[in-house]
Amino acid sequence: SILIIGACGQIGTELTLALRERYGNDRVVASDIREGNESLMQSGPFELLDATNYQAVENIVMHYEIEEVYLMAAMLSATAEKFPMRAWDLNMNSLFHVLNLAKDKKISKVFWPSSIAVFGPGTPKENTPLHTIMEPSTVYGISKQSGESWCSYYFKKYGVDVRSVRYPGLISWKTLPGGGTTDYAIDIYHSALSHKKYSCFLKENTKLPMMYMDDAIRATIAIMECDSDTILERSSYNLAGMSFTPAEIAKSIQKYIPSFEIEYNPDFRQDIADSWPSSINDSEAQKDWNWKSNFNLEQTTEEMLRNLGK
Ligand code: VAH
Repeated sequence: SILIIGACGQIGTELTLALRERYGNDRVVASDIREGNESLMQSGPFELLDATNYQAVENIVMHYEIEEVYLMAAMLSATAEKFPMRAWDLNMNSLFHVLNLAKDKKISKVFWPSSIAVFGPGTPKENTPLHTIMEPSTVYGISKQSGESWCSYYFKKYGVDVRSVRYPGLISWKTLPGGGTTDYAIDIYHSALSHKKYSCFLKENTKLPMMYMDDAIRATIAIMECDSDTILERSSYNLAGMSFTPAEIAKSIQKYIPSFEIEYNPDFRQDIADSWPSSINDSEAQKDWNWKSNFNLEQTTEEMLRNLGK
């Protein structure tokens, strides 16, 4: 069976539903510190779980005979700046628990999400390569860069089959976002539909790497299903979807809601966004496991407004 830790988060919710669809509801155990939405809670087994509690994680792994773990629990960039030590505790100790279960052969495969947040102010901004200067300047980015090094170490030293991708900012409609800097790109659709206006917490020309959730879920399943020896990068793979600015997403919304207005009131999250790249090179993922993204900004806006407007 498969265990998803952090199953009620933005990615976890959609990943749980997709994996249950693909492998069968009862083979996918969802767990989180709090209960999730109805479709998640109704569709298969759920366990309340504190991901920082090793014994609690191990109990669930043994009870359900878990073979694979997707560790989706983490404190994201904006919230992590407010609670650095809690973010480090959650993001790192949950990873150590899962890597050690794999080292002790209690599970056989691990998925662990990294992020473009591993890159910092000194990183080349455009077409950012997988191997380059990182130097993250956020608590979240530091935890993700360190996590990548631990994943690589556990693979080399103990043969742990842990696989990882660096998600860009993810855009989805099935859940509300939680504490990310890229969440403006989700909030804007909700606000456009309910108020026909949006006050953006980033400057209009802040270009960031983004991806529609369907692409992110497809990439996650693809990297987990391919043969272990095709995974040549055991730190994490760059993933590219699309890159756009708040001005460009606003313009794409105005095609559907002509009266939509945006204003810009940058806050502390501007510094976080300014430390990240504008676009990503994902040639290794394309070469090693045939990755290719599908959704562009136009299609994303159409999907978001259609589903949120229902
Ligand atoms: C965040 N959505 O904003 C996450 C992600 C690249 C951004 O890591 O923190």
